[in-house]
Amino acid sequence: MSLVGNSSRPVRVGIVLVSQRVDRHRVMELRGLVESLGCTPVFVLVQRRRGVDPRYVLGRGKAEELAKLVEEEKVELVVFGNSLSPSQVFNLAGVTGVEVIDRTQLILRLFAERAETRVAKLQVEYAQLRYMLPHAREMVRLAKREERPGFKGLGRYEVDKYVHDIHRRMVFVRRKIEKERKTRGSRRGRHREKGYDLVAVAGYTNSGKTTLLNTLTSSNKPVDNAMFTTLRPTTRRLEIGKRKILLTDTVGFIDELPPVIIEAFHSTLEELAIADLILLMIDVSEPIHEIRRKLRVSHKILGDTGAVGVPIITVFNKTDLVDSNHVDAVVEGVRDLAPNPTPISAKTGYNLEELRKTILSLLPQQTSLITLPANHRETLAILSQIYDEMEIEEACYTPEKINLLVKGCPTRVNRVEKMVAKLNS
Ligand SMILES: Nc1nc2c(ncn2[C@@H]2O[C@H](COP(=O)(O)OP(=O)(O)OP(=O)(O)O)[C@@H](O)[C@H]2O)c(=O)[nH]1
Ligand SMILES: [Mg+2]
Repeated sequence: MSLVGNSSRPVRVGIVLVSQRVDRHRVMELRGLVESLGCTPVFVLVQRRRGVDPRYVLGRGKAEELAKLVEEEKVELVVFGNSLSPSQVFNLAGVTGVEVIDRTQLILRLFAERAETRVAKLQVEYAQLRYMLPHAREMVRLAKREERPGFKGLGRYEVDKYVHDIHRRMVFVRRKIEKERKTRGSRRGRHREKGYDLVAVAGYTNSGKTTLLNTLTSSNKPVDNAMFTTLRPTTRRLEIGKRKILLTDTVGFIDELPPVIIEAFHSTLEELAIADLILLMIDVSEPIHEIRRKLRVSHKILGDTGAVGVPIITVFNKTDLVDSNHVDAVVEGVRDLAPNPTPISAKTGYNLEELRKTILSLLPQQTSLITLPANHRETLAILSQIYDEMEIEEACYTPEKINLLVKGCPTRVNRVEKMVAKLNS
């Protein structure tokens, strides 16, 4: 069954969570994911219990209650906030009579819906295969036993052939993703050599990353009040002062981003590890405990993707939605988790000048004393390049020499130093 349904009527979804304590944010996040797929959450069933039941995750009585709710509310799909094994999916589908999926599968389907480019589609396919592989044998065994919602179509495969096919396809897809990764890598290398600074916009999904990219670079990338609108990184040029920057928008973060997705989107998330600077976006209009949680999640994912030691600006976005007292309280309350805090509104443009200044102050800088012969025929050209690309801290002109103390992008400063050395040799 397609999650978005084949009629214009949205699919009706029941949400279930089994947890030791009632976890409101988790439920809200599940709702958000379901809504982002264009489905309608109809009910939320939460069971507080220690550990999960091996057969139904829920206790038996609760599973029967779930089945009743599904029938009464005409629900077509049940989403669990817990991870489900294939046999739990199978048992739950049996008792409810509808398809049952877990959070990872829900995120994978949302990604599949959103993937527009060839590479994003391949990455999603890889994540799906990677997710299926450890469960493949059990899924085939169950599919052969009985028809259940969500298990259709698997019965025709023989176990070994099915597993073998998944493997083969994974190798094929991985090779294609690797090829794209190499192309991106060499493109990035060329940009660096040309003296561009690489700045990446990261952060929780729906925090306003694309909106900021659009506002700063006068672009028009799709923005939506839904999760995971952006799956493919987009890069745009941006000039601040004399620095030439490539600003890249990345895929959003979420709590417990499934490892299969981190693995499949490695080449995309790599943009963060190689950046000179990361703008970590956070929605400041949320309650402070949510912001703390999202900052922790974001820092963990940044660490997992290898972006360690890259300077970070914590961009508190959406200030237009709250009063300034709330913004001040948040900035103060999460200071320990938020380097270089900068409140802005990507939508209205509030405080973007301050953000530009902070970006400028945190980009890698090199200072150098350059001495040019005053009367060489190439001096004027180099001088004009220096004035175009660097800040002049001090200048001293004599009839024989020009002494300049310059500051700028290390690649550009090094390039000019080499040109001047050649001139003076
Ligand atoms: N009020 C207000 N809304 C904003 C601001 N910035 C972004 N938004 C809204 O927040 C929603 C998400 O914005 P996006 O730019 O798509 O967020 P994103 O982080 O790129 O989201 P994903 O790509 O889904 O991870 C949209 O509805 C935007 O209009 C802001 O400064 N103020
Ligand atoms: Mg986006």
